[in-house]
Amino acid sequence: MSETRAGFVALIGEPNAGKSTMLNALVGVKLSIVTHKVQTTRGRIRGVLNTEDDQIIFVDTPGLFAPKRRLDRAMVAAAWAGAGEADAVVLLIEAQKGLTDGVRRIVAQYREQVSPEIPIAIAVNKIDKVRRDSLLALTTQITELHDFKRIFYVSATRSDGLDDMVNWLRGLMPGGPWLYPEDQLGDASLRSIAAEMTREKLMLRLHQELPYQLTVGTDQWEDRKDGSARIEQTVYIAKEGHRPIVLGKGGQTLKAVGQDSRKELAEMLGHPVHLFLHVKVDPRWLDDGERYTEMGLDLPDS
Ligand SMILES: Nc1nc2c(ncn2[C@@H]2O[C@H](COP(=O)(O)OP(=O)(O)OP(=O)(O)O)[C@@H](O)[C@H]2O)c(=O)[nH]1
Ligand SMILES: [Mg+2]
Repeated sequence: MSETRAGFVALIGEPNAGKSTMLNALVGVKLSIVTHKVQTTRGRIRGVLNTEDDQIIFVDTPGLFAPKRRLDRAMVAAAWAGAGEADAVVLLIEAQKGLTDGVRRIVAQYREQVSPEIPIAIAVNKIDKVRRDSLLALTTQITELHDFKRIFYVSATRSDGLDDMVNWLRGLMPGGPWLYPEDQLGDASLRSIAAEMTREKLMLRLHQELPYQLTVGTDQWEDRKDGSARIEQTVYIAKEGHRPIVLGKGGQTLKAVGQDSRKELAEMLGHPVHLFLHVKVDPRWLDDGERYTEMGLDLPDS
């Protein structure tokens, strides 16, 4: 028997850097939702990549930013916890933005919070958006900022440069048996993937602060004899005044959200889905431990 290796790689970075896109590209299925808006991911999402004898469990994390609200603090804490528990870390930055103040703050905090024993690489993502020659100056700045073990130039949307990164990461994984069965791609439940799918569609159709003041829970999931699934979900909003916006004129917005989510879920599951969305005003949801648990987060003290 050949020697197997298995371990965790945390993907960290500013909101919108492309962490969830990268996780999905690495695993080859959509496990983590993606939008053009910041702070899409709220909890840690694990995705498994098996290559020959090695198993890498990639951990997508919420973006790192200066947290203000309680939920923000829980998200940022989850991201740092993801980095601290990993066998290796990849910091994603955006090629066209370079070393922003936010990235510099992350590196400074990283040095304080995470053991120097954990190898860290940097992945310059979205290289499809810039000219190759613009990367030279960025490379010099990166080298001056921190002693990253490696610099990778990637495009998560095009799966460019990911193989090189994976090959390097494989060598860093500790020897030992695989941690997940060969056919398991992640550890999120279907209920939670379905809730996230609906939240993605809400984020895409709602604007300003609203997407950040709502959450989605799956209440019921019934696999029916005819091969379809009946799924009931609740959209929790913080204020009564948000209800008409979430519903839209004549209920059109929520209806469209439901259609988008149902369509993608049915494609993913390979069978028909009947999706029912309810809207519930709960001004306390942002302080409700149960909602945090659904998101895979711990409720911060205050
Ligand atoms: N052009 C281009 N866009 C990308 C690339 N990778 C990600 N994006 C886009 O960047 C946006 C943010 O992607 P996400 O994967 O949601 O980013 P994230 O880092 O997970 O963001 P948070 O969850 O908010 O922290 C989306 O619109 C993606 O399509 C890339 O390689 N090239
Ligand atoms: Mg994300």
